[in-house]
Amino acid sequence: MKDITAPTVEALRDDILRHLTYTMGKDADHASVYDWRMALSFALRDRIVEPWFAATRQTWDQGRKRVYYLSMEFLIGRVLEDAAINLGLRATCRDAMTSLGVDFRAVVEDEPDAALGNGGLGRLAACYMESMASLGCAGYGYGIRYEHGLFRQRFEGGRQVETPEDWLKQRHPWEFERPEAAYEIGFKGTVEKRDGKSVWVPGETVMAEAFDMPVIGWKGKWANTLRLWSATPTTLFDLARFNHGDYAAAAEPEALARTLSRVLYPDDTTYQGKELRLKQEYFLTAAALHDIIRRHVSGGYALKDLPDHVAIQMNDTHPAIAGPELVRILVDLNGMSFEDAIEITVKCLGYTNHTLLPEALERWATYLMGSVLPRHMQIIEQIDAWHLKNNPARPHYVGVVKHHEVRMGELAFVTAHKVNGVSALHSELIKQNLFPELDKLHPGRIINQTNGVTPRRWLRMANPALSRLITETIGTGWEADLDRLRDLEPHVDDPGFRTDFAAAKRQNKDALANWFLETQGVKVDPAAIFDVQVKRIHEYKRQLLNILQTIAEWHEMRNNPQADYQPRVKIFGGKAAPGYHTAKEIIRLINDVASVVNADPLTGDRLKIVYPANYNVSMAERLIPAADLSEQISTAGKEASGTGNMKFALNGALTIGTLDGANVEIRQEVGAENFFLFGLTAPEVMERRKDPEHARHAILASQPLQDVLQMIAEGRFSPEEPERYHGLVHNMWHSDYFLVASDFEAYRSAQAQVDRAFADPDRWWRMAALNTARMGFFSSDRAIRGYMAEIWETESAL
Ligand code: 26Q
Repeated sequence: MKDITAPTVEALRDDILRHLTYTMGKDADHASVYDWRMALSFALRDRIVEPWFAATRQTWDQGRKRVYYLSMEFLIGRVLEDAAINLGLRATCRDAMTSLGVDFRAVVEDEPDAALGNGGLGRLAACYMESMASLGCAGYGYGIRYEHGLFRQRFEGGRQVETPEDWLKQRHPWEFERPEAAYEIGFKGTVEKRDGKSVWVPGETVMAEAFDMPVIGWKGKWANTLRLWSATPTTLFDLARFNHGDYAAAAEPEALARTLSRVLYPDDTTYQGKELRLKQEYFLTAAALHDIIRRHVSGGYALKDLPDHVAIQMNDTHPAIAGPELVRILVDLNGMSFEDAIEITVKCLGYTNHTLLPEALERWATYLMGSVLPRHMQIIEQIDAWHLKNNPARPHYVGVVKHHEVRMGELAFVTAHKVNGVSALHSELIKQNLFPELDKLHPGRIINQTNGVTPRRWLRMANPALSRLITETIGTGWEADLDRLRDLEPHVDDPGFRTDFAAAKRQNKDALANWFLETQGVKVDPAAIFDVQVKRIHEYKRQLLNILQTIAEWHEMRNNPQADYQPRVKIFGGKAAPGYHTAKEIIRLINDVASVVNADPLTGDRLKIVYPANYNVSMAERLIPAADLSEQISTAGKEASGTGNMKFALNGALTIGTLDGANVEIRQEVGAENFFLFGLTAPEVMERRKDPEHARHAILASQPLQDVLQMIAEGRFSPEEPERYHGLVHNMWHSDYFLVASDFEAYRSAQAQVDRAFADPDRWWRMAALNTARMGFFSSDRAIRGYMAEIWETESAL
């Protein structure tokens, strides 16, 4: 194969200029940053196409099994720099742009994030797509091409205000429209019996049209496809109505279709039984399955052999209608028996669970399911009956359909051959608390695949300073073999290495401090501890615990100004679901506290609070490499895994955290002595809740906490409206479901340990470097290898 991935600077420069001229129709003198970004993107894209074709061809030729990753969310972020990194062309791109008099960073940062996801689940899907491509795992991602991704967040008077996100306003150079890959998707209507067969006659239809994004793997050796579906009307106009002059009504089918893929639902925990959401879920799933079956059949294979060629992974229950839909395709459309169809379905499907929170488990009212998907409702009942017949020991209260609801978790469980949790603790809790009866009926079906993150984006791309040091110290190749970071271990005792490690961190902190000054108008001391909590705002994640401790620290500094404090910058980031009242109150409280604390001359540079609005993937890439301390402080038993926790530790931040999710495994890997552990364990949490007065008892046992709650209640942070946080404080005393009060003192003393460790640079940088050195396990490559071996039964093509 000719060398397409290593052009000279001059060759790339020519490509860029050619695209600027002939694709963008601009000359260099009048080109904007946008024009340059498009020209560079197209020049890079050209270099992805050949490996992309080659991978597809090889998969066909070898009759390879393909993996299909079905997800309602792909939180991709920016594409350009990631593509450049994986093609090995970042430096070439930079030099080519420089030679054209253009600032490469400015071009990279001009790209809007593709924010087609809420948080962890969507970002995980993006990391897994990248790892599949890097490992040569033949696969497709299937998702929805939302016109508007996750809303943009602004603060007004400290309050979150949402505005629509508009990533497709500009040209999206990484997608290829595929008008030929389009399927008609039905909803509603009736089920008729014809010659003893069930025939679904939908009452509404839309077209699913494919848009493909290539996903290029490390070193450009393999590429897969992320296929996103966009809804378009089956008929543009109701011609009869149009001809009658009823123009508005004539456009109804179009309006209906366009709403389907218009916007991502911004809830990430509380599920609401909205009809449009159910339609979106079916839209994605049906389009994907039709595409999968078409590809299988056009390869000349029989439907009964589907499991030899197809593995379908359901990212949570959102695409769990895949089971019934596959049965419907096999039975109704291809004349297979139900028994054969369900057997094939179970062999093809895998289900990843991401949550134990009861309020997040999807349940659809049977009347809604029966109205939107009448044939599927019948098949769901049939699957439930089939499962009971094969498992007569099933307790009466267990089942897919109960109390006029379809339980999507149970549906996904019984239609999948493997069910996996996303951390060791979480997978245990799935067995013990979420599906104990189904686990007994199907021993071995529930397995664990601890999450991982891609080191290409989250270390190599986001942290050039540390990446350079790593390569200088242990050589190249760690990006694709992250366990090699262990080779750093002997160097942590070398003071020179520790100094270099600290210098890399300092470089990132300096850059972040400048960014804070420019964009937030806050001046921070880059020598301070950068203490970061970035993630969706949720009560269980306990941003409240963090800000209460911050107030306590501030109070302490004011009362005892002479004492020796480690300066801190408390950094927050994250969005609240628009309808989540308490989460929005917490945001406002953080911003109110920031206003007061940041203006306090008594504490000055020793304590600052920064909460930049609109946390997203590209902001994470800025914050994480600059963090000293990573806040992973959820109530034990609530965070399924976390993946931010992995990104921070990989980048040499120390974790202050509870024994929750993957924190447990991170602590095991990096060593207990290099992790600031605090708080109740999951069993202790359950025990503690049995005391109805746990909150009051905990508050009365902590004078600092009482002081903090009193300051808030007196309006110290909201002088123009002293009663603003009465509800929040009242809830702390009388409910405190997430045990903020019970963990407060333990958290405070863990923070004091952080101060002491940071005061001893030799110790701190040794600990930090050991974190980086021991995080190899959390590469998404390891995770994907696990899925390939234990769920998908497929091998690398490389
Ligand atoms: C469901 C129905 C209707 C509307 C929205 C939803 C919905 C959307 C998104 C429900 C849940 C989500 C996202 C969940 C999520 O991000 N979970 C996180 O998944 C990560 C990857 O496994 C874990 O690391 C986190 O612990 C988990 O919280």
